Amino acid sequence: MSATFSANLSETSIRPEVLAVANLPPFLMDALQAAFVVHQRLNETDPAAFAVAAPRIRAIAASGESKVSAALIDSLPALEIISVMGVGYDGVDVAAAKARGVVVTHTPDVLNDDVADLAMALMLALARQVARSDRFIRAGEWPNGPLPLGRKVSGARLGIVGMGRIGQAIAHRAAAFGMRIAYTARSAKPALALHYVASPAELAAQSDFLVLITPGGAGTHKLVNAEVLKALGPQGCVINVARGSVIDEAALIEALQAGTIAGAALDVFENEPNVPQALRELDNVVLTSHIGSATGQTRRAMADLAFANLRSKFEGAPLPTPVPECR
Ligand code: 8YV
Repeated sequence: MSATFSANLSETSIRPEVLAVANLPPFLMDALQAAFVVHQRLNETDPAAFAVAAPRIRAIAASGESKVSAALIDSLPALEIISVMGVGYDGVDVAAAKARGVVVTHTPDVLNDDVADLAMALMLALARQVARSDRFIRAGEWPNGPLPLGRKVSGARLGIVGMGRIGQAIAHRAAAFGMRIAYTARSAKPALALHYVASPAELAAQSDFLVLITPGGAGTHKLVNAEVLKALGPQGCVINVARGSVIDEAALIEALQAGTIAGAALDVFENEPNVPQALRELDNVVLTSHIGSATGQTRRAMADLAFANLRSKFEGAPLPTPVPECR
């Protein structure tokens, strides 16, 4: 039996049992461990021990990147809630959860600023060659001549794919840079005084910078494909702070290598934490390690909300932030 299981068994009758399916930050784990009996799936080495605990598990604590499959949900007969510490929950089989009467919660809003800040940071880093210039100096290349010139961001045309809460936060920031902003989304949002375009390809054709901030999942799988990249054109740049699945990574690599587009700044990838060697080798690419919400302040706020959802469930109180499908 694993240490986690043996340490917690004595308390199982009093506190609800929670299965953590991600490497959650210590401030969330501490809160969970104080209130619940926590089983850590990533550390669990003994399947037999898990089989013993499984019938008692009433909650799953997950991150935005976690996969919570129908098979996992089916293996937990007492499951009542899946609490995701993240706004995105595309890894959770929500239909399977709902079919079982299991509610899914997430952590919207508290990360809007951070993700929007990072989108701007990536756009500026790419266009103004911040990372490239840093590499240039460290490699001792400056004395040999200047870097090629970068691209101006202020006043440029920005296309935003996805106009939810974070998309709006990006638009707000971009407006301060005097950018001309257009967007595409499932439907137009007339309340926003922004130009709506029906398709990603059409939007790309009229953008210098195309920022992706749409939910992941089946509905947006490879939404940005070779056709969209072609429409973006040899002067265009793509910035992805959504999910790796939203862009066709192979088509992106091809477009970058062929000069079909000018550059890419990526915080998310198809197969994290593995980033294709081809992307790592390109100079017209800025890479970050899925850090959109990764500040101490925001991750704590997300942890608080993820915890509040679990606590509310077991106190019989209204859930602060169920996902839209479970409202
Ligand atoms: C985090 C995210 O990587 O909110 C999301 O959907 O992808 C990120 O903020 C993650 O969920 C942190 O647990």
